Amino acid sequence: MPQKGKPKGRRTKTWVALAVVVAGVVVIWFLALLVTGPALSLAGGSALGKAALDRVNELVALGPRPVGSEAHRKMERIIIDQLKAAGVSVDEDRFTTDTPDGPVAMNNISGRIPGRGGPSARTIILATHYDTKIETKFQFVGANDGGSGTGLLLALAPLIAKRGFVHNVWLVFLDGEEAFHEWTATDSVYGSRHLAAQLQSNGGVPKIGAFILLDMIGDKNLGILRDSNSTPWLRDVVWKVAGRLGYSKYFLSTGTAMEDDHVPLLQAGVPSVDLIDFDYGPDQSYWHTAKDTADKLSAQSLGIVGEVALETIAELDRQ
Ligand code: 1BN
Ligand code: ZN
Repeated sequence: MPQKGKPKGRRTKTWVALAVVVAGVVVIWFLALLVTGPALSLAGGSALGKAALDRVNELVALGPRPVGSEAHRKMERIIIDQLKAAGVSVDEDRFTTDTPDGPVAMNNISGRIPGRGGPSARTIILATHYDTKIETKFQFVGANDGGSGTGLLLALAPLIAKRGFVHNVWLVFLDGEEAFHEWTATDSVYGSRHLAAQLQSNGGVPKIGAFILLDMIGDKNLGILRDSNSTPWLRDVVWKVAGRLGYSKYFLSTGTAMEDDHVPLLQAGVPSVDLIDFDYGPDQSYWHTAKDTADKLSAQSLGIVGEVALETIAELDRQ
């Protein structure tokens, strides 16, 4: 039977032309990747972000988690169990500290992931606080403030453990960031003041290459402010990485001087940066209120900050 349509020779030519076009597109795409860097991603690390949001939901389901509460104890267990399940070794640093309400027991939890750099390699700390602010007048579950950084660090743990950076990485869950009453130098950042004092007393400060703080990083409307207290060169590395990933619009060019868990580390001489979105709801109306709930967060925001954190460690590995 004679075939209908184009003769065989012309069909072959069409296929060859198509193959040349596809190969050309692939080559152009590859060259574009070489020029723009390997990780031009606009997806917001979607699997990472979803995993982080799942963990935030799990924490928020415990209810308010202020220092000393039963929910706080349950959360400590969750953090430790999830780090161990990710193959990460865990250090608990329990301490008792003076507060306006008298001595209070706290616990800084560290997941420690050795790098490929050997004994002389320095350590990058990714940190967050996991306590929520004490509130008696309303239900404060701190989905963003306390929950978001904790959820993201837990989601990052298996990725960092598998990836094998040159630097050692510590995932540090700081206790007692929130003031018991009014935020002052002595009533706030208990966990990070303790960590800084420990590093100073055991000679650990020079071994820390960078301290990267994640606080309130889950807002659907993400805008990480450019904190002027942070170490300029480290902040520049983070902002450069964010730009390379296509996330410049989420990493703002303006910001104020933030008081947060990075300040004691800065004072101890550790290069430190605070990644914080301090514009939460209309007129900041979700911050430290009953409105700080998980519906205000997005997996995309968590994924973006997680990707930037991972790529910042990779960038520090290359320096
Ligand atoms: C961040 C989240 N902070 C407290 N909860 C730190 C802070 C303290 C931010 C005072 C602004 C003012
Ligand atoms: Zn707070």
